[in-house]
Amino acid sequence: MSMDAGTMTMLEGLDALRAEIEASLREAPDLRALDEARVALLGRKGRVTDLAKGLGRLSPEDRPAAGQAINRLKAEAEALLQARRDHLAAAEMDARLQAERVDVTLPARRRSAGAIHPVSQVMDEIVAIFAEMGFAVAEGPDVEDDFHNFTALNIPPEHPSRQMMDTFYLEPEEGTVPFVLRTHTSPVQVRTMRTGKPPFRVIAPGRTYRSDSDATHTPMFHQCEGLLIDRRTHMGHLKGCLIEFVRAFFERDDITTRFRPSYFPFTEPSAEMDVGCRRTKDELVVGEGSDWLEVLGCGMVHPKVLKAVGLDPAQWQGFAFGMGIDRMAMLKYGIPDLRTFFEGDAGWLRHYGFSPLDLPTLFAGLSR
Ligand code: 2NL
Repeated sequence: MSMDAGTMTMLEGLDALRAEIEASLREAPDLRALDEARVALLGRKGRVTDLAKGLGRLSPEDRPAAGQAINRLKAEAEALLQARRDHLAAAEMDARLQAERVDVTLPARRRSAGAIHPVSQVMDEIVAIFAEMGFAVAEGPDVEDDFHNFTALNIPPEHPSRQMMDTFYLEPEEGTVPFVLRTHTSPVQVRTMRTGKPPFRVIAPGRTYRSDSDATHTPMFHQCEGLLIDRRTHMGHLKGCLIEFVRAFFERDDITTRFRPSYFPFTEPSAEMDVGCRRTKDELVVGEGSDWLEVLGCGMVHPKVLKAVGLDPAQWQGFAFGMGIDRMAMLKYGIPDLRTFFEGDAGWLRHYGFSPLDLPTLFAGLSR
């Protein structure tokens, strides 16, 4: 096939333009630049269109082949354009997904600045356990009179715990018996029994005070006492209740326990409850092992105490118990030094404290 010179020139221009199109489309850095390139090549005044306008100057026999060559170029340019458009759109979407990425596992709220003190946490845990067993929470004043703190509890005037050494006495009014800072939370239960009607099932958590300060005693400390009074209550109820309590509190059903005979003026018989433990080189494992750890004192409420609060011991009996909350917190959460509890050290609290959003419940696990 022979071509005239005009056709030859046009086809050479076409080859050059193809190379130029390939380069310019391949290198377009973004969708805007790509669109500008499209207009410059394929638009009404674009380079390919210009080329097509030259068809009229060719000989009639060359025109169809040249026209087809231009159409092929157009189709190739459209295909390149679409490929580049797809690539740039995908890259743009990737960049947006990276930039707008959200970590859905982050908490909805920031960690709060404060933390729940281990004493408050343990108090809430103990309350949750006994509440589940049907105990109500009772409260009373920190400043008590002699009757509620001592006399009603069968603690005679000459009893050592009454002495100046142990009790904080308030400045007495002329010729009156001085008030005291309560030395235990028992007076709360004395008030409950005097003002309410049996049966009773209460716990009394709160602050208590004794004039004692060394490595294992602070002048203010926390106690939780419990009291159950009914018509046929016996030592078996006491044991069942307290074994269930330590299982829930130390969060292990296989915890070993033992009851040892003891003495308190306000219970008869009296006992101390131990849980099994093992002391390793730098750790205390609670719940198993050949050693024992005392966790609480307990007993059957003394008939004299029942009489003092106006209950007939022939009709009503019950058990009572008491435990130190600070000590329970040390045992459960491995806090080695009691005195650090009351230093108000923010770093200590961040370390040993609990989230205010995680309330202790038996079904969610007391502590997480
Ligand atoms: C302990 C021992 C105990 C009680 C507290 C109590 C209360 C009333 C009547 C009888 Cl109203 N008893 N409380 C009984 C036995 C032991 O506490 O070691 N506390 C830290």
